[in-house]
This record gives sequence, structure tokens and C-alpha cells, in this order.
Amino acid sequence: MKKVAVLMGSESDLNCLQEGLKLLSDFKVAFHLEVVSAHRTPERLFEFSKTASAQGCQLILAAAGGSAHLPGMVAALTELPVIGIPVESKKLKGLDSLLSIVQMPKGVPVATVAIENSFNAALLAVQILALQDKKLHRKLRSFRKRQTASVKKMNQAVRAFSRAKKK
Ligand code: RP5
Repeated sequence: MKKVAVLMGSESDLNCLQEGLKLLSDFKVAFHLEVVSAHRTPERLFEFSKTASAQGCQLILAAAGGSAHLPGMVAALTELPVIGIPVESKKLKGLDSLLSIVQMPKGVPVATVAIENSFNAALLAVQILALQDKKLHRKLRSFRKRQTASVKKMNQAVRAFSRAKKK
């Protein structure tokens, strides 16, 4: 098993995971990817969660939509940190998913990112792994520097826009 596992409740959640999976790949963090459904494959959920740590997994990302039990149930069955990604649902636009994942009662936390923000879930995973990995930490620093530098470019564009408007 890879250090990071990325679970999703359905194949239909894969689309919202693309940005996060790309970020993990960009940081060269290998990951295990699997559909594990809390209501359709509860036994697999149990087996995965109970064995993940012993198999070398250190962090679990779990995306689910609607009455999104997957992240909370996985978190209840392992001591590994779980990062939950609420998937946008058709009827309630993901508010149901967000509240289901974020409102964990005391004792079993799920670190929850914004609706469909798999990018931040992956980045948080990288930050946690970087605590024990100097090479990854260096990559994270340079990512942050590039991000900061991008605002300079934004301001150049904004100033150019403002000058053009005045003419
Ligand atoms: C949840 O139900 C999944 O996480 C998905 O977001 C949602 C809809 O699943 P499908 O009907 O597309 O399989 O279990």
C-alpha cells in the first residue's frame, strides 16, 4: 500500500478528484486509488480501514457526496488521519455532503476541505508528509514561492487593465 490512499464513494466522484490527484503526482507522492462505498460495500470499507495502517498507509483522503458517511466511517475504524472531500450533489449542491463530513462528533475528527476542493486536500496531505520528508518540504516551499510570485503577475495585469481604462 502507498503512503496516501485516495478513496471515493463512487466512480462518479473521480472527476472532482482530478486536481488533487494531479497535485499529488506533481509532488511525486504515490497514492492508492479505490472506490469504497459506505453503503454499497460496507465490508470493504471495514476491511480497508482496519488494514490500511499495517500495510504502510499514513494518510487517507476520502471523497463522498450526499449523505456522505465514507470519511467519518473510515476515520472511526483507523487512527490514521482522514481528510474528507465533500462532493457536489445534484439536489443540495454539496451542502449535504459538506455538513455530513464536517460535523463529526468529538473523538473522531475528519479534516474537511471545501466542496470539491481536492486540490487543498492533496496539499494538506503533502504538508503533513513533508513534516517527515525534507525533499518534499523543499518542493512545498518552492510551490509557495511560485504561488506568491503569481500575485505580482496578477498586479501587473490589473495595472495594465487600469491604465487601458483611463485612456
Ligand atoms: C455517494 O453517492 C458517492 O460518493 C457519490 O458522490 C454519490 C452518488 O453516487 P452514484 O449514484 O453516482 O454512484 O455514495
